[in-house]
This record gives sequence, C-alpha cells and structure tokens, in this order.
Amino acid sequence: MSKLQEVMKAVETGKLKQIEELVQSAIDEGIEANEILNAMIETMGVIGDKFQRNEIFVPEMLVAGLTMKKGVEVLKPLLAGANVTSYGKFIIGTVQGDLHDIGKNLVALMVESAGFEVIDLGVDVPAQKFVEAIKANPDCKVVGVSALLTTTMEAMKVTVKAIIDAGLKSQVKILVGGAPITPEFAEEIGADAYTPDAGSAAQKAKELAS
Ligand code: B1M
Repeated sequence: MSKLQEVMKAVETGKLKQIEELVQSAIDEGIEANEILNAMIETMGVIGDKFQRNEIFVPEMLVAGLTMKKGVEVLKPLLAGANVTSYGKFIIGTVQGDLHDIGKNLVALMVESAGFEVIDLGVDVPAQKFVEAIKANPDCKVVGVSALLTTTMEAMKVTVKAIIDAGLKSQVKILVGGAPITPEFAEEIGADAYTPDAGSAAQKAKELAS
C-alpha cells in the first residue's frame, strides 16, 4: 500500500493515534501537502457515501472527521504560505444548525495564508452573531458563510438577509460555500460570490477585498 493509500485508509477507519505519523511519513516521502489534503477530502466523500448506504453511522463519521482534522494539523504549516499583503479582516462561520467545520476551517486557513486576519465564529452560528461581529469589526471587508447540509441552506439565506437588512452590505462582501451550495443559490440569496473549495475561496476573498 502506498503512503497516500495508508493515509486514506487511516482516515476512513478513524485511526486517530496513527494519522499524524502517517501524514508526516507521506510528507517525508516527498508527497505534496495539497495531494495529501485532496486524498483526505476524497476519503471524506467515501465516508459520506458509506453513511448514505447505512454501512457506517454518525460515530464512525465523527471519528473519520476528527482523524482528518488531526491530519490537517500536520499539513497546516505547509499549506499556509507567507503573508505578504494585508487584506484586513475576514469573518467566517458555519451557519446555525450546522456542526460541520472541516471545510470551513480549511477556508479559514487558506484565507489567512492569503493575507487576511481571520475571525472564526465557529459552528452553529446564529445570523445575529454574524451581524454583531461585522459591526464590531468595521475594518472587515469580507464575510464567509459555510453550510454543509441541504437543511441549513435556509439558515444561510437567513444569515445573508440579516447582513443585508442590517445595512452592512456597503461595508462587507459576502462569500458563501459548502457542498450543497451552488452559484445560482448564492446569487438567489444575495451573496456576492460562491466558490467550490478553500483555494478558490482565498482567491475570491482577495478579489472581493480589493
Ligand atoms: Co455530516 N453530512 N452530518 N457529519 N458529513 C455530510 C455533509 C453528508 C453529505 C453525508 C452524506 O449523507 N453523504 C450529509 C448531508 C446530506 C445533505 O444535507 N445533503 C450529512 C449528514 C446527513 C449529517 C447529519 C444530519 C447526520 C445525522 O446526524 N443523522 C449530521 C448533522 C449534524 C449537524 O451539522 N447539525 C452530521 C454530522 C456529521 C459529523 C459531526 C459526524 C461530522 C462533521 C465533523 C466536523 O465537521 N467536525 C460529519 C462529516 C465528517 C460528514 C462528511 C462525511 C464529511 C464532511 C467533510 O468534512 N468533508 C460529509 C460527506 C461529504 O462531505 N462527502 C457529511 C471534507 C471537507 C474538506 O469538505 O466540508 O465540503 P467540505 O468543504 C469543502 C467545500 O465544501 C468548500 O471548501 C471546502 C474545502 O475545499 N467549502 C467552502 C466549505 N465551506 C466553504 C465556505 C466558502 C467557500 C467554500 O466560503 C465561505
């Protein structure tokens, strides 16, 4: 089994104690950090499919998620580039009712390495908390809203509306993303931009802040 396959297997089977060592040895073998990250993301897709087929349940999905998080920690210094420009603050959170944070954390990491100061509101964030955070940070130019469940797309809509209704659209641009989100949905709810992954989110955030 290749090192990359070992990493994928460890995430899939929730080998929390071994993942850091396995990721490190994949790095030592010369495998690019991005390749390792993409392999872990692919594995989460496998986990999701197994969950849908009732082959695994929430606890296994949770441990796989925790294992991936630990693996990402090892990759972090390699994924984060040098902060050359300062783009100001970027507020990010996962919407109310949604506890998924792996993708949101990756977006935060990439945005930070692109030169933003990231304020992470965490998961299950009520719309009002986004509004208060933006008001408390008048130098924040971009806010990122993440949702992973079709059932929490409505909370994303509510969040974007709350930011608009609070009169904050002249201050911030709203970037949305997450597996069920589409460019059409983003436009429909009044967001300024949608991106499908963390790398493009960082690129888009820079464009929105400029
Ligand atoms: Co959940 N879960 N989960 N889960 N989970 C999914 C999302 C699911 C697709 C699995 C499936 O059925 N195939 C499904 C959603 C179905 C749907 O709504 N269509 C699902 C479900 C149903 C649930 C529960 C309802 C299960 C239950 O309790 N019966 C429950 C809901 C809990 C809640 O939130 N209220 C639940 C719980 C959980 C765990 C807590 C166990 C765990 C989360 C752990 C954690 O995040 N700390 C979990 C996990 C791990 C998953 C899967 C397997 C993996 C998610 C993940 O981390 N992917 C997931 C299946 C899947 O994704 N295929 C699944 C890797 C991550 C890097 O990708 O988050 O998509 P992702 O982020 C990407 C992009 O989406 C994008 O960039 C990221 C990186 O490139 N992106 C943005 C994300 N946010 C962005 C913001 C941006 C821009 C881009 O701008 C601001």
